[in-house]
Amino acid sequence: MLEKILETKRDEISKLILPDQVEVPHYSLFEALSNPNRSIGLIAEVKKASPSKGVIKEHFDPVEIARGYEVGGADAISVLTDVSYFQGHRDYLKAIKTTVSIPVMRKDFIIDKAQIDETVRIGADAMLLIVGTVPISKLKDLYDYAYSKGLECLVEVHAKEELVELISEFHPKIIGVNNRNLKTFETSLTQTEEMADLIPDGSIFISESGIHKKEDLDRVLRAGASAVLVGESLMRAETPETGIKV
Ligand code: IGP
Repeated sequence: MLEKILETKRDEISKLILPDQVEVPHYSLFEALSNPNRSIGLIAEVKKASPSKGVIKEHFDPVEIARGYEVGGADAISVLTDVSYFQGHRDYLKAIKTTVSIPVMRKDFIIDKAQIDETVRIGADAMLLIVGTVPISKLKDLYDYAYSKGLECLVEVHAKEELVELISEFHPKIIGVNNRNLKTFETSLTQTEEMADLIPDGSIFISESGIHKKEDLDRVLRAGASAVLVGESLMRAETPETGIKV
């Protein structure tokens, strides 16, 4: 699946037309997740559909959902912008950025500097980089390029070997462990538990995917995560606010 997505991305990049630059205030994801008064930080995700679950929410108003997340107390928002597999759109992020006053992260498969330029233009505060989508030296180049443009990066790993390889190259300020294997879509919170000890001191440690109930939250918190990234279970809640309260 991941290979197929990356193939689509390469095709999109070859046709990419950069949008106009939007002027919006910026908020730091790192700072938002470093709040000492919170037992655990929350990045709430705006996600209409996914390859593994199909359409998650039929009546989908991205701005309304993001507003609800902010009111509900989320520390930051993640927005899927991939069109082909997640039914997202870069315009959703742009619209959300003009509405909320918390950091907004672009969730996509970013493998080229042109996509970073695009991410800056739509006003994002942060973006995702996934270990395994490009060689680690290129990932570091993309990371440095993003930060040079004022964009923070959440660097995501799934397997322990990926984390080992990553930290032998550099220490990202924000590291996410995706509990879902992007090749098989299998989700297991043991990924978070097994990797906690390897997260460098000073990096924020985010547990991503497959977090549905209070016990899941307790489990990753116990493992040492300082924040969680939650999509599906919030999207399925009656309202975004009530989803967060659970
Ligand atoms: C959210 P969930 O299981 O709560 O809906 O997961 C988020 O972690 C997931 O959407 C995700 C993702 C990704 C999507 C994590 N890494 C990379 C696309 C690309």
